[in-house]
Amino acid sequence: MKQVRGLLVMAYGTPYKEEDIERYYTHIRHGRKPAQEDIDDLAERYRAIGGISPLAKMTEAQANALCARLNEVQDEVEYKVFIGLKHIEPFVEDAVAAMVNEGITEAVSIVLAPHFSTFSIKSYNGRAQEEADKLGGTLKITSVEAWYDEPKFIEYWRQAVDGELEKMSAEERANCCLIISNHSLPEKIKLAGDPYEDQLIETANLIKAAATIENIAVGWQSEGKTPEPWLGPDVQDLTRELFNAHGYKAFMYAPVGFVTEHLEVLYDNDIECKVVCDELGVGYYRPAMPNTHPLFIDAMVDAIHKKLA
Ligand code: FEC
Repeated sequence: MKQVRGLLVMAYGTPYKEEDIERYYTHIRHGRKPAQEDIDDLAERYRAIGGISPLAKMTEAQANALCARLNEVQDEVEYKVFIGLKHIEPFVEDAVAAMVNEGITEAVSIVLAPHFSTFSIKSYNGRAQEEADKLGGTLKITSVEAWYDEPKFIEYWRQAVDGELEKMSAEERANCCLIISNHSLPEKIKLAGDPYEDQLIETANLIKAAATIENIAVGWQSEGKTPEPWLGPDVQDLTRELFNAHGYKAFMYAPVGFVTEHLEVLYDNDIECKVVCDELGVGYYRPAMPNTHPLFIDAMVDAIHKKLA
């Protein structure tokens, strides 16, 4: 019988129903309940995208697709998938405990976010490791740290961008700008030498080298409601600046730090950025997110194999 290797797939998590919003947001705020006004505002954003986010279903679909593909491309071990979420159950710790309870002694972990930051990837992997240690140290976890430059990930976006260009009129295509973005984080991460910003720029450069589009800019989105400075420019401000400077006729948004259509894409791009484009009288375009596209799943398979090699 083949040895079972745990596949720990970690992701942000989302409220499963409207009543979950308060506890979910409180967890994001490290246990401090946000002001009622902020909770209402978040509930309103979920309503605007149809009530709940597709993130939960898609995380499950991505995790299952990744596990199935890992079992298809090798026959040394049998992968078994466990989902661990950052801000709602099943939490990262629940997934680690489930692996230990099943007697699994070896696991590989990957976060459904391509760029490394102390705020994101490091905190997911740190939580998993801490729980494994707490439960006796019988489970050894090998963690993928970042996969922002995986060739098949870049190829996914090249195809997605080129496909979107085909939907434009000839005038738009000749005067269009691609805005490549990630979730903003507090600027203080830079003081600690965090590679997050550089990794986004590198993803953008790799897409630029591969795609046929010439005008590419890098921006940040979805910044939190806290008083400290966050990484910028914000994608909405950037859209206005680029329009004023170059008179572009269309903007295409590739939020490459995310891998699914979810709140931050469906609201922050498809509603907020579109409002700006409508105001400026220019076209709004946003390619489909990777979801379970085979190129994307294979990019994660490659990242896992490289880490284990
Ligand atoms: O579809 C959904 O329901 C959930 C989508 C969702 C994803 C996501 C990804 C990331 N976040 C990251 C950092 C922060 C920081 C704060 C913060 C706040 C929120 C709030 C919601 C939310 N995030 Fe998120 N994030 C998603 C959703 N995030 C909702 C709370 C309301 C708001 O501020 O908009 C600020 C915390 C604070 O308030 O102090 C920091 C990072 C990622 C990408 C990596 C990853 O997926 O883990 C980084 C998806």
